[in-house]
Amino acid sequence: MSEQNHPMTVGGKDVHTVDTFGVHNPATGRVFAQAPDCSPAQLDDAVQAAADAFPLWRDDMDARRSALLAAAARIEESAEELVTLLTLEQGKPLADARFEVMVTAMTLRGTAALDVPREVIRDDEERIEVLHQPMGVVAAITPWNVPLIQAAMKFAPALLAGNTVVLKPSPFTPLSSLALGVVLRDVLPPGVLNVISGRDPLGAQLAEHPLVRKVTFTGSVATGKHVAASAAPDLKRITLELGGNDAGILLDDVDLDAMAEKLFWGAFVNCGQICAAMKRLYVPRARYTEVVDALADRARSVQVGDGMLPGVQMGPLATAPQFARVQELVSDALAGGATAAAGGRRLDGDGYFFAPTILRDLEDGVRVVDEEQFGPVLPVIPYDDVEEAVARANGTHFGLDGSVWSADPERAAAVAARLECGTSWVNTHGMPAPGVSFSGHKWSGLGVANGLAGLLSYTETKVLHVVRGR
Ligand code: TXE
Repeated sequence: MSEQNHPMTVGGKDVHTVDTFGVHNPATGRVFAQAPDCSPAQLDDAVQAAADAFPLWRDDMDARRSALLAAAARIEESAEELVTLLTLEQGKPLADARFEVMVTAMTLRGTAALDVPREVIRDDEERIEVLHQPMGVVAAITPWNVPLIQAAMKFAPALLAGNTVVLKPSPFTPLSSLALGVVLRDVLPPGVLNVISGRDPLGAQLAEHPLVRKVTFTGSVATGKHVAASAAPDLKRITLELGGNDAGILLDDVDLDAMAEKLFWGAFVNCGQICAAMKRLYVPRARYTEVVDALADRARSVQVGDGMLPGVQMGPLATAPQFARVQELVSDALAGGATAAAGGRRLDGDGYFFAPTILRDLEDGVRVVDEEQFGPVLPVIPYDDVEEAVARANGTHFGLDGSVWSADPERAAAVAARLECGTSWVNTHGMPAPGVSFSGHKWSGLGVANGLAGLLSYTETKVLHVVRGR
Protein backbone atom coordinates (compact mmCIF):
# COMPACT_ATOMS: atom_id res chain seq x y z
CA MET A 1 0.00 0.00 0.00
CA SER A 2 1.35 3.46 -0.87
CA GLU A 3 1.84 5.94 1.89
CA GLN A 4 -1.29 8.12 2.23
CA ASN A 5 -2.23 10.74 4.74
CA HIS A 6 -5.52 11.61 3.03
CA PRO A 7 -7.73 8.54 3.51
CA MET A 8 -11.13 8.02 2.00
CA THR A 9 -14.09 7.78 4.36
CA VAL A 10 -16.28 4.71 3.87
CA GLY A 11 -18.68 3.53 6.55
CA GLY A 12 -17.15 6.07 8.94
CA LYS A 13 -13.66 4.55 8.67
CA ASP A 14 -10.32 5.23 6.98
CA VAL A 15 -9.96 3.45 3.68
CA HIS A 16 -6.60 3.38 1.90
CA THR A 17 -6.01 2.28 -1.65
CA VAL A 18 -3.33 0.33 -3.49
CA ASP A 19 -2.95 3.02 -6.15
CA THR A 20 -2.62 6.75 -5.64
CA PHE A 21 -2.37 9.76 -7.90
CA GLY A 22 -0.50 13.03 -7.56
CA VAL A 23 -2.24 16.26 -6.59
CA HIS A 24 -0.61 19.39 -8.02
CA ASN A 25 -0.18 22.73 -6.33
CA PRO A 26 -1.20 25.12 -9.12
CA ALA A 27 1.06 27.83 -7.67
CA THR A 28 4.13 25.67 -8.38
CA GLY A 29 2.87 23.21 -10.97
CA ARG A 30 4.36 20.42 -8.84
CA VAL A 31 2.84 17.42 -7.10
CA PHE A 32 2.65 18.04 -3.35
CA ALA A 33 0.49 15.13 -2.16
CA GLN A 34 -0.85 11.75 -3.14
CA ALA A 35 -4.57 10.99 -3.10
CA PRO A 36 -6.27 7.59 -2.98
CA ASP A 37 -7.27 6.09 -6.31
CA CYS A 38 -10.43 4.19 -5.46
CA SER A 39 -10.73 0.72 -7.00
CA PRO A 40 -14.01 -0.62 -8.43
CA ALA A 41 -14.36 -2.94 -5.41
CA GLN A 42 -13.86 -0.01 -3.02
CA LEU A 43 -16.44 1.98 -4.94
CA ASP A 44 -18.87 -0.91 -4.40
CA ASP A 45 -18.02 -0.82 -0.68
CA ALA A 46 -18.69 2.92 -0.48
CA VAL A 47 -22.05 2.70 -2.23
CA GLN A 48 -22.97 -0.35 -0.14
CA ALA A 49 -22.02 1.52 3.06
CA ALA A 50 -24.36 4.35 2.01
CA ALA A 51 -27.14 1.86 1.19
CA ASP A 52 -26.68 0.14 4.57
CA ALA A 53 -26.88 3.45 6.44
CA PHE A 54 -30.06 4.55 4.66
CA PRO A 55 -32.77 2.67 6.63
CA LEU A 56 -31.71 4.16 9.96
CA TRP A 57 -31.01 7.64 8.64
CA ARG A 58 -34.20 8.12 6.63
CA ASP A 59 -36.69 8.20 9.50
CA ASP A 60 -35.65 10.91 11.95
CA MET A 61 -35.77 14.43 10.56
CA ASP A 62 -34.85 16.03 13.88
CA ALA A 63 -31.75 13.89 14.21
CA ARG A 64 -30.71 14.79 10.68
CA ARG A 65 -31.21 18.49 11.33
CA SER A 66 -29.15 18.32 14.53
CA ALA A 67 -26.43 16.38 12.73
CA LEU A 68 -26.17 19.03 10.00
CA LEU A 69 -25.90 21.78 12.61
CA ALA A 70 -23.21 19.81 14.44
CA ALA A 71 -21.44 19.30 11.11
CA ALA A 72 -21.43 23.06 10.48
CA ALA A 73 -19.80 23.61 13.88
CA ARG A 74 -17.19 20.88 13.21
CA ILE A 75 -16.30 22.51 9.90
CA GLU A 76 -15.74 25.83 11.64
CA GLU A 77 -13.59 24.18 14.31
CA SER A 78 -11.48 22.52 11.62
CA ALA A 79 -11.38 25.58 9.39
CA GLU A 80 -7.63 26.12 9.32
CA GLU A 81 -6.84 22.57 8.14
CA LEU A 82 -9.47 22.83 5.37
CA VAL A 83 -8.36 26.33 4.38
CA THR A 84 -4.72 25.28 3.94
CA LEU A 85 -5.62 22.24 1.84
CA LEU A 86 -7.95 24.32 -0.32
CA THR A 87 -5.27 26.89 -1.05
CA LEU A 88 -2.62 24.26 -1.73
CA GLU A 89 -4.71 22.17 -4.11
CA GLN A 90 -6.89 24.84 -5.73
CA GLY A 91 -4.65 27.90 -5.65
CA LYS A 92 -7.07 30.46 -4.20
CA PRO A 93 -5.71 32.97 -1.67
CA LEU A 94 -6.04 31.97 1.99
CA ALA A 95 -8.65 34.69 2.58
CA ASP A 96 -10.81 33.26 -0.21
CA ALA A 97 -10.32 29.74 1.13
CA ARG A 98 -11.45 30.97 4.56
CA PHE A 99 -14.51 32.51 2.93
CA GLU A 100 -15.23 29.22 1.18
CA VAL A 101 -15.05 27.24 4.43
CA MET A 102 -17.33 29.79 6.11
CA VAL A 103 -19.88 29.53 3.27
CA THR A 104 -19.67 25.74 3.47
CA ALA A 105 -20.70 25.84 7.14
CA MET A 106 -23.34 28.46 6.31
CA THR A 107 -24.76 26.19 3.60
CA LEU A 108 -25.20 23.41 6.16
CA ARG A 109 -26.93 25.77 8.59
CA GLY A 110 -29.12 27.30 5.87
CA THR A 111 -30.15 23.83 4.75
CA ALA A 112 -30.86 22.68 8.31
CA ALA A 113 -33.33 25.57 8.60
CA LEU A 114 -35.47 24.11 5.80
CA ASP A 115 -38.32 21.69 6.25
CA VAL A 116 -39.55 18.93 4.00
CA PRO A 117 -43.20 19.95 3.67
CA ARG A 118 -46.08 17.61 4.31
CA GLU A 119 -49.12 18.80 2.40
CA VAL A 120 -52.58 17.70 3.48
CA ILE A 121 -54.93 18.05 0.50
CA ARG A 122 -58.00 16.91 2.38
CA ASP A 123 -58.73 15.44 5.79
CA ASP A 124 -62.38 14.45 6.28
CA GLU A 125 -63.87 11.12 5.31
CA GLU A 126 -60.73 10.71 3.29
CA ARG A 127 -57.23 11.86 4.05
CA ILE A 128 -54.98 12.76 1.15
CA GLU A 129 -51.43 13.78 1.95
CA VAL A 130 -48.53 14.60 -0.31
CA LEU A 131 -45.25 13.39 1.15
CA HIS A 132 -41.70 13.85 -0.04
CA GLN A 133 -39.65 10.79 0.69
CA PRO A 134 -35.91 10.20 0.37
CA MET A 135 -34.59 8.18 -2.54
CA GLY A 136 -31.69 6.21 -1.11
CA VAL A 137 -28.07 6.59 -2.19
CA VAL A 138 -27.13 9.89 -3.82
CA ALA A 139 -23.90 10.27 -5.82
CA ALA A 140 -22.47 13.78 -5.48
CA ILE A 141 -19.86 14.61 -8.12
CA THR A 142 -18.08 17.93 -7.82
CA PRO A 143 -15.62 20.10 -9.78
CA TRP A 144 -12.41 21.85 -8.73
CA ASN A 145 -13.37 25.52 -8.51
CA VAL A 146 -15.05 25.71 -5.08
CA PRO A 147 -14.84 22.08 -3.96
CA LEU A 148 -16.22 22.47 -0.44
CA ILE A 149 -19.12 24.76 -1.29
CA GLN A 150 -20.04 22.49 -4.20
CA ALA A 151 -19.94 19.49 -1.89
CA ALA A 152 -22.08 21.17 0.78
CA MET A 153 -24.65 22.38 -1.77
CA LYS A 154 -25.15 18.72 -2.65
CA PHE A 155 -24.72 16.62 0.47
CA ALA A 156 -26.51 18.99 2.89
CA PRO A 157 -29.92 18.89 1.16
CA ALA A 158 -29.47 15.24 0.20
CA LEU A 159 -28.83 14.30 3.83
CA LEU A 160 -31.52 16.54 5.30
CA ALA A 161 -34.08 14.94 2.98
CA GLY A 162 -33.07 11.54 4.42
CA ASN A 163 -30.75 10.16 1.75
CA THR A 164 -27.21 8.91 2.23
CA VAL A 165 -24.34 10.12 0.07
CA VAL A 166 -21.18 9.09 -1.74
CA LEU A 167 -19.20 12.24 -2.50
CA LYS A 168 -16.57 12.18 -5.23
CA PRO A 169 -14.55 15.37 -5.65
CA SER A 170 -12.62 16.30 -8.78
CA PRO A 171 -9.27 14.51 -9.09
CA PHE A 172 -7.69 17.97 -9.32
CA THR A 173 -8.88 18.96 -5.81
CA PRO A 174 -9.64 15.84 -3.78
CA LEU A 175 -7.86 16.66 -0.53
CA SER A 176 -10.19 19.22 1.05
CA SER A 177 -13.20 16.94 0.48
CA LEU A 178 -11.32 13.91 1.83
CA ALA A 179 -10.44 15.98 4.92
CA LEU A 180 -14.09 17.00 5.23
CA GLY A 181 -15.05 13.33 5.32
CA VAL A 182 -12.66 12.76 8.21
CA VAL A 183 -13.73 15.90 10.08
CA LEU A 184 -17.42 14.97 9.94
CA ARG A 185 -17.03 11.37 11.13
CA ASP A 186 -17.86 12.14 14.75
CA VAL A 187 -21.06 14.05 13.91
CA LEU A 188 -22.55 11.91 11.13
CA PRO A 189 -23.41 8.23 11.63
CA PRO A 190 -21.14 5.79 9.74
CA GLY A 191 -22.03 5.40 6.07
CA VAL A 192 -24.21 8.48 5.88
CA LEU A 193 -21.51 10.53 4.09
CA ASN A 194 -18.83 8.56 2.29
CA VAL A 195 -16.01 10.37 0.52
CA ILE A 196 -13.97 8.66 -2.17
CA SER A 197 -11.40 9.94 -4.66
CA GLY A 198 -9.83 8.71 -7.84
CA ARG A 199 -8.94 9.38 -11.40
CA ASP A 200 -11.69 9.09 -13.96
CA PRO A 201 -13.49 6.90 -14.95
CA LEU A 202 -14.37 6.80 -11.23
CA GLY A 203 -16.97 9.57 -11.80
CA ALA A 204 -18.68 7.58 -14.53
CA GLN A 205 -18.52 4.36 -12.49
CA LEU A 206 -20.14 6.09 -9.53
CA ALA A 207 -22.81 7.76 -11.67
CA GLU A 208 -23.70 4.41 -13.27
CA HIS A 209 -23.64 2.35 -10.09
CA PRO A 210 -26.83 0.26 -9.78
CA LEU A 211 -27.36 1.15 -6.09
CA VAL A 212 -27.26 4.91 -6.79
CA ARG A 213 -30.73 6.42 -7.14
CA LYS A 214 -29.77 10.02 -7.85
CA VAL A 215 -26.76 11.77 -9.33
CA THR A 216 -26.11 15.39 -8.48
CA PHE A 217 -23.35 16.73 -10.70
CA THR A 218 -21.55 20.01 -11.28
CA GLY A 219 -19.04 20.31 -14.09
CA SER A 220 -18.79 20.81 -17.82
CA VAL A 221 -21.65 20.62 -20.31
CA ALA A 222 -19.98 17.73 -22.13
CA THR A 223 -19.63 15.61 -18.99
CA GLY A 224 -23.11 16.62 -17.82
CA LYS A 225 -24.55 15.21 -21.04
CA HIS A 226 -22.67 11.95 -20.41
CA VAL A 227 -24.13 11.82 -16.90
CA ALA A 228 -27.64 12.37 -18.29
CA ALA A 229 -27.17 9.66 -20.90
CA SER A 230 -25.71 7.21 -18.40
CA ALA A 231 -28.58 7.84 -15.97
CA ALA A 232 -31.22 7.08 -18.60
CA PRO A 233 -31.14 3.24 -18.70
CA ASP A 234 -31.78 3.11 -14.93
CA LEU A 235 -33.94 6.26 -14.89
CA LYS A 236 -31.79 7.66 -12.09
CA ARG A 237 -32.80 11.14 -11.02
CA ILE A 238 -30.30 13.84 -11.92
CA THR A 239 -29.49 17.41 -11.06
CA LEU A 240 -26.94 19.03 -13.36
CA GLU A 241 -25.17 22.37 -12.95
CA LEU A 242 -23.09 22.91 -16.05
CA GLY A 243 -21.50 26.32 -16.05
CA GLY A 244 -22.40 29.35 -18.05
CA ASN A 245 -21.34 32.20 -20.25
CA ASP A 246 -22.91 34.92 -18.12
CA ALA A 247 -23.40 38.26 -19.82
CA GLY A 248 -23.29 41.59 -18.04
CA ILE A 249 -25.07 44.50 -19.72
CA LEU A 250 -24.19 48.05 -18.74
CA LEU A 251 -26.91 50.62 -19.40
CA ASP A 252 -25.91 54.10 -20.58
CA ASP A 253 -26.61 55.79 -17.22
CA VAL A 254 -24.42 53.51 -15.11
CA ASP A 255 -22.41 55.22 -12.36
CA LEU A 256 -19.00 53.76 -13.15
CA ASP A 257 -17.23 55.19 -10.08
CA ALA A 258 -19.73 53.41 -7.85
CA MET A 259 -19.86 50.16 -9.84
CA ALA A 260 -16.41 49.53 -11.33
CA GLU A 261 -15.05 47.57 -8.39
CA LYS A 262 -18.12 45.31 -8.17
CA LEU A 263 -18.15 44.87 -11.94
CA PHE A 264 -14.52 43.81 -11.92
CA TRP A 265 -14.85 41.24 -9.15
CA GLY A 266 -18.12 39.97 -10.63
CA ALA A 267 -15.90 38.62 -13.41
CA PHE A 268 -12.61 37.92 -11.65
CA VAL A 269 -13.76 36.32 -8.39
CA ASN A 270 -11.93 33.03 -7.79
CA CYS A 271 -9.67 33.89 -10.75
CA GLY A 272 -12.77 33.82 -12.98
CA GLN A 273 -13.38 30.16 -12.15
CA ILE A 274 -16.95 30.40 -10.96
CA CYS A 275 -19.89 29.17 -12.98
CA ALA A 276 -21.79 32.26 -11.87
CA ALA A 277 -19.08 34.77 -12.81
CA MET A 278 -19.51 37.36 -15.53
CA LYS A 279 -17.88 35.96 -18.68
CA ARG A 280 -18.61 38.80 -21.17
CA LEU A 281 -19.61 42.42 -20.76
CA TYR A 282 -21.73 44.48 -23.17
CA VAL A 283 -21.20 48.24 -22.95
CA PRO A 284 -22.90 51.18 -24.75
CA ARG A 285 -20.56 52.34 -27.49
CA ALA A 286 -20.50 55.91 -26.11
CA ARG A 287 -19.05 54.69 -22.82
CA TYR A 288 -16.85 51.93 -24.18
CA THR A 289 -13.39 53.42 -23.69
CA GLU A 290 -14.20 54.78 -20.25
CA VAL A 291 -15.40 51.36 -19.06
CA VAL A 292 -12.51 49.44 -20.60
CA ASP A 293 -10.03 51.84 -18.98
CA ALA A 294 -11.66 51.60 -15.53
CA LEU A 295 -11.60 47.79 -15.65
CA ALA A 296 -8.07 47.65 -17.07
CA ASP A 297 -6.83 49.90 -14.22
CA ARG A 298 -8.23 47.45 -11.71
CA ALA A 299 -6.87 44.42 -13.58
CA ARG A 300 -3.37 45.91 -13.48
CA SER A 301 -3.56 46.65 -9.77
CA VAL A 302 -4.51 43.12 -8.64
CA GLN A 303 -1.86 41.29 -6.60
CA VAL A 304 -1.48 37.94 -8.33
CA GLY A 305 0.59 35.23 -6.66
CA ASP A 306 0.82 32.10 -4.55
CA GLY A 307 -2.33 32.02 -2.46
CA MET A 308 -0.32 31.03 0.62
CA LEU A 309 1.42 34.43 0.65
CA PRO A 310 -0.03 37.41 2.51
CA GLY A 311 -1.58 40.19 0.45
CA VAL A 312 -2.25 38.06 -2.61
CA GLN A 313 -5.67 38.83 -4.13
CA MET A 314 -5.73 36.33 -6.97
CA GLY A 315 -4.08 32.94 -7.28
CA PRO A 316 -3.21 30.86 -10.33
CA LEU A 317 -5.65 28.96 -12.53
CA ALA A 318 -6.50 25.76 -10.68
CA THR A 319 -5.47 23.16 -13.24
CA ALA A 320 -2.98 22.73 -16.08
CA PRO A 321 -5.70 22.03 -18.69
CA GLN A 322 -7.61 25.13 -17.62
CA PHE A 323 -4.42 27.19 -17.82
CA ALA A 324 -3.80 25.90 -21.35
CA ARG A 325 -7.40 26.63 -22.33
CA VAL A 326 -7.31 30.22 -21.14
CA GLN A 327 -4.04 30.83 -23.01
CA GLU A 328 -5.54 29.32 -26.14
CA LEU A 329 -8.70 31.45 -26.00
CA VAL A 330 -6.77 34.68 -25.38
CA SER A 331 -4.23 33.94 -28.15
CA ASP A 332 -7.09 33.21 -30.52
CA ALA A 333 -8.77 36.54 -29.69
CA LEU A 334 -5.52 38.53 -30.03
CA ALA A 335 -4.72 36.83 -33.32
CA GLY A 336 -8.20 37.79 -34.54
CA GLY A 337 -7.67 41.52 -33.87
CA ALA A 338 -8.68 41.98 -30.22
CA THR A 339 -6.52 44.19 -28.00
CA ALA A 340 -5.48 43.42 -24.42
CA ALA A 341 -6.22 46.61 -22.49
CA ALA A 342 -4.62 44.80 -19.54
CA GLY A 343 -2.87 41.45 -19.25
CA GLY A 344 -3.19 39.13 -22.21
CA ARG A 345 -0.35 36.80 -21.25
CA ARG A 346 0.79 34.18 -18.78
CA LEU A 347 2.99 35.34 -15.94
CA ASP A 348 6.56 34.15 -15.46
CA GLY A 349 7.21 31.21 -13.17
CA ASP A 350 6.27 27.56 -12.85
CA GLY A 351 2.69 27.94 -11.64
CA TYR A 352 -0.45 28.40 -13.70
CA PHE A 353 -0.49 32.20 -13.39
CA PHE A 354 -2.25 34.33 -15.97
CA ALA A 355 -2.38 38.13 -15.82
CA PRO A 356 -5.88 39.52 -15.19
CA THR A 357 -6.95 40.39 -18.71
CA ILE A 358 -9.38 42.89 -20.21
CA LEU A 359 -9.96 42.32 -23.91
CA ARG A 360 -11.36 45.05 -26.18
CA ASP A 361 -12.04 45.48 -29.90
CA LEU A 362 -13.86 42.18 -30.32
CA GLU A 363 -17.38 41.01 -31.09
CA ASP A 364 -19.56 37.93 -30.74
CA GLY A 365 -18.23 35.11 -32.90
CA VAL A 366 -14.80 35.18 -31.24
CA ARG A 367 -14.28 32.05 -29.13
CA VAL A 368 -13.53 33.88 -25.88
CA VAL A 369 -16.90 35.63 -26.20
CA ASP A 370 -18.91 32.62 -27.33
CA GLU A 371 -17.40 29.96 -25.04
CA GLU A 372 -16.99 29.71 -21.28
CA GLN A 373 -13.41 30.85 -20.66
CA PHE A 374 -13.49 30.09 -16.90
CA GLY A 375 -10.45 32.20 -16.14
CA PRO A 376 -9.22 35.73 -15.37
CA VAL A 377 -10.24 37.19 -18.72
CA LEU A 378 -13.13 39.51 -19.50
CA PRO A 379 -14.05 40.41 -23.10
CA VAL A 380 -15.73 43.84 -23.26
CA ILE A 381 -18.00 44.27 -26.27
CA PRO A 382 -19.63 47.50 -27.50
CA TYR A 383 -23.33 47.67 -28.37
CA ASP A 384 -25.58 50.27 -29.98
CA ASP A 385 -28.98 49.60 -28.45
CA VAL A 386 -30.28 47.64 -25.49
CA GLU A 387 -32.47 45.33 -27.60
CA GLU A 388 -29.38 44.23 -29.46
CA ALA A 389 -27.47 43.67 -26.20
CA VAL A 390 -30.27 41.50 -24.78
CA ALA A 391 -30.43 39.47 -27.98
CA ARG A 392 -26.68 38.92 -27.88
CA ALA A 393 -26.75 38.00 -24.19
CA ASN A 394 -29.46 35.44 -24.94
CA GLY A 395 -27.91 34.16 -28.16
CA THR A 396 -26.13 31.21 -26.56
CA HIS A 397 -26.78 27.66 -25.43
CA PHE A 398 -25.89 28.75 -21.89
CA GLY A 399 -28.36 30.26 -19.44
CA LEU A 400 -26.96 30.31 -15.92
CA ASP A 401 -26.94 33.96 -14.81
CA GLY A 402 -26.82 37.47 -16.15
CA SER A 403 -26.62 41.00 -14.82
CA VAL A 404 -27.71 44.50 -15.77
CA TRP A 405 -26.07 47.62 -14.37
CA SER A 406 -27.68 51.06 -14.16
CA ALA A 407 -28.20 54.13 -11.96
CA ASP A 408 -31.90 53.22 -12.13
CA PRO A 409 -32.33 49.73 -10.62
CA GLU A 410 -35.94 49.36 -11.81
CA ARG A 411 -35.00 50.21 -15.38
CA ALA A 412 -32.25 47.60 -15.12
CA ALA A 413 -34.65 45.07 -13.57
CA ALA A 414 -36.96 45.34 -16.57
CA VAL A 415 -34.05 44.44 -18.84
CA ALA A 416 -32.74 41.76 -16.45
CA ALA A 417 -36.12 40.02 -16.43
CA ARG A 418 -35.71 39.37 -20.17
CA LEU A 419 -32.42 37.55 -19.85
CA GLU A 420 -32.82 33.82 -20.51
CA CYS A 421 -31.08 32.49 -17.41
CA GLY A 422 -31.68 31.04 -13.97
CA THR A 423 -30.63 34.15 -12.04
CA SER A 424 -30.63 37.78 -13.20
CA TRP A 425 -28.88 40.32 -11.04
CA VAL A 426 -29.09 44.09 -10.99
CA ASN A 427 -25.97 46.05 -10.01
CA THR A 428 -24.16 42.97 -8.81
CA HIS A 429 -23.04 39.64 -10.22
CA GLY A 430 -22.80 37.34 -7.27
CA MET A 431 -22.71 33.91 -5.76
CA PRO A 432 -25.70 31.65 -5.29
CA ALA A 433 -27.10 32.03 -1.75
CA PRO A 434 -27.98 28.97 0.35
CA GLY A 435 -31.69 29.70 0.74
CA VAL A 436 -32.27 30.88 -2.82
CA SER A 437 -32.99 28.60 -5.78
CA PHE A 438 -30.12 28.28 -8.21
CA SER A 439 -30.67 26.78 -11.64
CA GLY A 440 -29.44 26.90 -15.18
CA HIS A 441 -31.62 27.35 -18.23
CA LYS A 442 -30.80 25.67 -21.54
CA TRP A 443 -27.43 23.86 -21.47
CA SER A 444 -26.47 25.38 -18.12
CA GLY A 445 -28.24 22.67 -16.24
CA LEU A 446 -31.18 20.56 -15.30
CA GLY A 447 -33.08 20.91 -12.05
CA VAL A 448 -32.66 23.32 -9.18
CA ALA A 449 -30.16 23.61 -6.33
CA ASN A 450 -30.62 25.37 -2.98
CA GLY A 451 -33.74 26.49 -1.18
CA LEU A 452 -36.89 24.40 -0.91
CA ALA A 453 -36.87 23.42 -4.58
CA GLY A 454 -33.32 22.15 -4.18
CA LEU A 455 -34.24 20.16 -1.08
CA LEU A 456 -37.26 18.60 -2.79
CA SER A 457 -35.09 17.53 -5.70
CA TYR A 458 -33.62 14.92 -3.33
CA THR A 459 -37.05 13.41 -2.73
CA GLU A 460 -39.68 11.39 -4.53
CA THR A 461 -43.21 12.72 -4.29
CA LYS A 462 -45.67 10.28 -2.82
CA VAL A 463 -49.39 10.50 -2.21
CA LEU A 464 -50.86 8.79 0.84
CA HIS A 465 -54.59 8.39 0.25
CA VAL A 466 -56.61 6.98 3.14
CA VAL A 467 -60.30 6.17 2.74
CA ARG A 468 -61.98 6.16 6.13
CA GLY A 469 -65.13 4.15 6.63
CA ARG A 470 -66.54 2.41 3.56
O1 TXE B 1 -14.94 19.20 -15.78
P1 TXE B 1 -15.61 17.77 -15.81
P2 TXE B 1 -13.41 19.64 -15.83
C1 TXE B 1 -16.26 23.85 -16.88
C2 TXE B 1 -15.15 24.80 -17.26
C3 TXE B 1 -13.98 23.90 -17.48
C4 TXE B 1 -14.63 22.63 -17.96
C5 TXE B 1 -13.84 21.36 -17.74
O2 TXE B 1 -15.50 25.45 -18.46
O3 TXE B 1 -13.12 24.38 -18.47
O4 TXE B 1 -15.84 22.55 -17.25
O5 TXE B 1 -13.55 21.13 -16.35
C6 TXE B 1 -16.21 14.05 -12.97
N1 TXE B 1 -19.42 10.82 -15.34
N2 TXE B 1 -16.49 23.83 -15.46
O6 TXE B 1 -12.65 18.86 -16.84
O7 TXE B 1 -14.85 16.83 -16.68
C7 TXE B 1 -14.83 14.59 -12.72
O8 TXE B 1 -14.00 13.61 -12.13
C8 TXE B 1 -19.48 11.35 -14.11
C9 TXE B 1 -17.72 24.40 -15.02
O9 TXE B 1 -12.88 19.59 -14.47
O10 TXE B 1 -17.02 18.01 -16.12
C10 TXE B 1 -15.13 15.76 -11.80
O11 TXE B 1 -15.37 15.29 -10.48
N3 TXE B 1 -18.54 12.18 -13.62
C11 TXE B 1 -17.99 24.12 -13.64
C12 TXE B 1 -16.44 16.31 -12.36
O12 TXE B 1 -16.98 15.23 -13.12
C13 TXE B 1 -17.49 12.47 -14.40
C14 TXE B 1 -16.93 23.94 -12.67
C15 TXE B 1 -16.28 17.54 -13.26
O13 TXE B 1 -15.41 17.23 -14.31
C16 TXE B 1 -17.35 11.92 -15.69
C17 TXE B 1 -15.73 23.38 -13.24
C18 TXE B 1 -18.38 11.07 -16.17
N4 TXE B 1 -18.37 10.53 -17.40
C19 TXE B 1 -15.54 23.35 -14.60
N5 TXE B 1 -16.21 12.41 -16.23
C20 TXE B 1 -19.24 24.66 -13.07
N6 TXE B 1 -20.39 24.21 -13.61
O14 TXE B 1 -19.22 25.41 -12.12
C21 TXE B 1 -15.65 13.23 -15.32
N7 TXE B 1 -16.40 13.26 -14.20
